[in-house]
Amino acid sequence: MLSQEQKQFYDDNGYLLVENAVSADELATLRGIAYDFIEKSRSVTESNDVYDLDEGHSAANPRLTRIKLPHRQHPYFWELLKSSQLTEILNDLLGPDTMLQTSKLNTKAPGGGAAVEWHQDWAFYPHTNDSMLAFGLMLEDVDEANGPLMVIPGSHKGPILSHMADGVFCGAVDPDDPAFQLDKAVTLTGKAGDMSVHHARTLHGSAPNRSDHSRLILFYECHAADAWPLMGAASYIHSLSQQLLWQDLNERLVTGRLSMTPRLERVPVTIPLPPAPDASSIFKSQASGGAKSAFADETAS
Ligand SMILES: O=C(O)CCC(=O)C(=O)O
Repeated sequence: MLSQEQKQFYDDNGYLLVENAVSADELATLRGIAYDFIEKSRSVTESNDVYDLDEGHSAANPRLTRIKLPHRQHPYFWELLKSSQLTEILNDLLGPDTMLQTSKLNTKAPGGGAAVEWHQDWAFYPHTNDSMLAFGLMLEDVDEANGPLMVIPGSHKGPILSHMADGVFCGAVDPDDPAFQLDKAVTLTGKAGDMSVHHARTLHGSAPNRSDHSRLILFYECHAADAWPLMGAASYIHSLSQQLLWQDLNERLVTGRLSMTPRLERVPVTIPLPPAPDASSIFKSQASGGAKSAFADETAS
């Protein structure tokens, strides 16, 4: 449960670091499952519904950018969100009725694991209101060298910057955009078991992993049940029939009840279209959409 001070900090800054968000047992279980998935990726030769492969991936040296939708790959990832301290934090920040929008386990490999260029999650999936956030649960220690998440405090109260390049939605801001204030960035390092929280409108990004150890962060992106997607959301939603959509909504309810009355707020919205040639993940959108890199001068060790 968060203190009043922590809630105020999140409201003011658009991010929060929570120490020991999960117990030692929960952490051990999560890590066991995560490394099992990484082990199984040895036989995978191209990105698929489970794995997003990083450059240089091979059977001898598994290198992933991401395990996709972990809550669908293993029930424990869903159970943890439904009934743990994470659930309380979710209710503290979003109220009693909450849904999971999507999840991802970003497994930045040692020695250069892909950067995530600066962006606002909201640019990918605007909703009727911005009661939306992402948890970033650290499954390994996160330090300055292994590509920690960085955020711009207070940016959740500012504009949504352009995420376009060459006429397509590239999923990243231009590092030279005068409204992008990199000098204000805060780096979110922590111990395994700690968790970052960032608001959907908060500008964030992360450098390549220049260390010799993995950076495993399990992200849960959640929203209040009365925030309805205008566009984007988990892309699989758009291929569902009405019945499957209803089932999917119910399956993603974390706490409380679904809401059929969207809360409409005056929020800045730009529809993320046209798409990048490959929009199958943020990594692919940024690479194929021609995003300019804010980390171009960072070299892998
Ligand atoms: O893995 C990271 O450092 C950031 C991930 C992120 O922002 C995203 O996947 O949208």
